[in-house]
Amino acid sequence: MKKIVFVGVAAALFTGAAVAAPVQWAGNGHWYEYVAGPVTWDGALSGAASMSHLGQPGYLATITSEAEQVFLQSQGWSLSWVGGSDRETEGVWKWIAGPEAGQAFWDHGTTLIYSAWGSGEPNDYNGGEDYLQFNWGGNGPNVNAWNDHGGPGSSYAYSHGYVVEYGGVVPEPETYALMLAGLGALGAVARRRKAA
Ligand SMILES: [Ca+2]
Ligand SMILES: [Ca+2]
Repeated sequence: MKKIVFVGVAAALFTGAAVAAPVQWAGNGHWYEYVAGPVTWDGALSGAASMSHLGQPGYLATITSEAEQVFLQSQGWSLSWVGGSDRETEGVWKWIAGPEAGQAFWDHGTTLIYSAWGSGEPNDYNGGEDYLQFNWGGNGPNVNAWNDHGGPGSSYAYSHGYVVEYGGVVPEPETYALMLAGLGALGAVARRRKAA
């Protein structure tokens, strides 16, 4: 096992490839990682879902608080897709992936959970921007702001990487087993108390 890890790291050093290294945010214990593009938003959605880290399934990141936004800004990652879209109902932005899947976070100008749109965004430019982009520096003072951007059929839609988030969906198998063992132990204590 150690040998395999060593060979992997050595290979990465020789090729100059980045060693995949998700970073953990203390705010929620979740892990995050940037994956280089180019990829469409749908490609990013399925790409993130095919990944896992420490037994936790990946999902296209959901940014649901100022603190989470600030943490992600501090990573210095490039322009990236994250897991929001209004392709279901124009002007109603929802998280499509992760534990918040299906939750609307912005509805025709009203922030429902959290949003960090750049100045004048979302503008549905040319009537064809339904996907959430993070680290967009086109407008306003915040270069890490959000923008709605294009999907298939839009010539500028693919020049992105994406951010994968891990955490909050299902407990790790090991954690789950420990939890069940803990519940079993509690049950045994309860039974002993009753018998006493
Ligand atoms: Ca999140
Ligand atoms: Ca836009």
